[in-house]
Amino acid sequence: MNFSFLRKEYQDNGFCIIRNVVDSESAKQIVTHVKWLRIKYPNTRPEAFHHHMLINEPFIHHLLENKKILDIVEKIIGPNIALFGAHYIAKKPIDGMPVGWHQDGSYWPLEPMKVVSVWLAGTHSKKNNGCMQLIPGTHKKRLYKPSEMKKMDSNKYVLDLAIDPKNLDKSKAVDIELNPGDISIHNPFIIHGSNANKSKTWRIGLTLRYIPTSTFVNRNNWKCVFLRGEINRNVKNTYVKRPIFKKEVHMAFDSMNNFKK
Ligand SMILES: O=C(O)CCC(=O)C(=O)O
Repeated sequence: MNFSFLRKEYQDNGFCIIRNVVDSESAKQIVTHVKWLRIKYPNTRPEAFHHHMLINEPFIHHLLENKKILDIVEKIIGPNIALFGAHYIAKKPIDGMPVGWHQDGSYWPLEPMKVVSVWLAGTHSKKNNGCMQLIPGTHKKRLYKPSEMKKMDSNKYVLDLAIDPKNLDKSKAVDIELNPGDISIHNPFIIHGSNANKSKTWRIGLTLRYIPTSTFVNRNNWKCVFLRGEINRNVKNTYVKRPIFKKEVHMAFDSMNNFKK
């Protein structure tokens, strides 16, 4: 794969789309994983399968070890790579929740704010089922502070704070339309959000947040995953161990044998 275009496009626009990064079987298993998590956490909405629910899952580690994704991430943040956030934002048919306009960096305790997000599609993610929308170039603006944002009803929106749409030129927003196995990557300063899913189909995406190992996650007891290059011993992040697959606790998947020791 030739990624020479990637850095320039990312620097200019604050995002890129890369097609067919994950094989179709793994993309299908993302959908199966969300269904499996719905049984495991029946009281959690599928937009809210957060980091702590995913970080010890062998299937998530299988995706994290995907070489193509790591090669793309390396082009943006360099060779020493860790993950600090994973989150399925899975929108049900008919009543999948919207995500208000925001910049990821407004929420994150990262020192410095060196990070790139990968949004990996498990299903089609299109305009009609509430795909992510981004406003190109807004990564060159400053971060909104949480105190400058509007409080949102967390029963109706995925995030509880959002930038007031009155302050944005939404006509410039682009739809990030993806097929299963495609990814988009975005900058922590870019303004983005998504509409509700009122269609008859699921919209399932896995967001993965990658930092260089020199970035400190300033939050107590936060667990990261070390993925490539070298750990920076001066930066006091905590890393989880690679999980061992146990059939009583984990979802079975194609490559689970790689997690048996
Ligand atoms: O999945 C969505 O609709 C929004 C995703 C998002 O806000 C993010 O990945 O930072």
